[in-house]
Amino acid sequence: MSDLKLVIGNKNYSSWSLRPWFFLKNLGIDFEEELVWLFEEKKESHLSSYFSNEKVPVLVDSTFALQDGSSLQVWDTLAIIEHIATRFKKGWPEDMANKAIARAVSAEMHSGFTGIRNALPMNCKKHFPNYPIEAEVQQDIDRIVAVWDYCRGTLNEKDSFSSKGSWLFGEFSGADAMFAPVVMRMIGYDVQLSGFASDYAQMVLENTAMQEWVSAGKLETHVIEEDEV
Ligand SMILES: N[C@@H](CCC(=O)N[C@@H](CS)C(=O)NCC(=O)O)C(=O)O
Repeated sequence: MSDLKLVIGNKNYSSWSLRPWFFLKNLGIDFEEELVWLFEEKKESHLSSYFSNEKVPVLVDSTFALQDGSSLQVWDTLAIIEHIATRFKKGWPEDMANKAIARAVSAEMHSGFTGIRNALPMNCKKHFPNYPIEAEVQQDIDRIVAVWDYCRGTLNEKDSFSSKGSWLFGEFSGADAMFAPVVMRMIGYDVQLSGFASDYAQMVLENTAMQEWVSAGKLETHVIEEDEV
């Protein structure tokens, strides 16, 4: 039994849940998962047993007991990633400057890109060939591609990231976890990519953890109407 439990939503739809799940899996950290079917009758009562804002993901870390005897709960994706990285001393680039940039691009993902997030909801089951991409969404896509190129290209020369791996900062980091659902959106809605962005998206899609998540998502039968386009 693991001392970590990650409470997540439907794998087909829950992009926020995918991020810490993908992070833990790619760091090889053992955890249990509890799946809550989002927007269904029992969801509220179920999630109210956690001190979250009734949203997923929530991480329960039973190595830390609070004053009332309950286990530490961490809600909100970025806070979960930070907690895991702090506790296990891995998950961000080692170099301080690279770590700062990895955090900056992760924070930008966390607080922005509403165009792509609203218009192209993650749906692991679906593929939409030639899906029409609106200008506002294209702006987000262009910025995301620029961010990826910046992480890989600009910094790459300085640190030879390519010798460390194919992730945004060479080795896998929280930045890759934060962008993982974006890759699923780009692939699902047939966004045309080239250069590093195209190779990166393919690598994320083929990642063992991503394949495990997508396979489970495809088996789900629950439908969230508002996430269907
Ligand atoms: N900023 C939060 C967002 C969490 C979030 O919006 N989660 C969605 C699922 S992807 C959710 O729980 N939705 C259910 C609801 O809003 O009732 C985070 O980073 O964790």
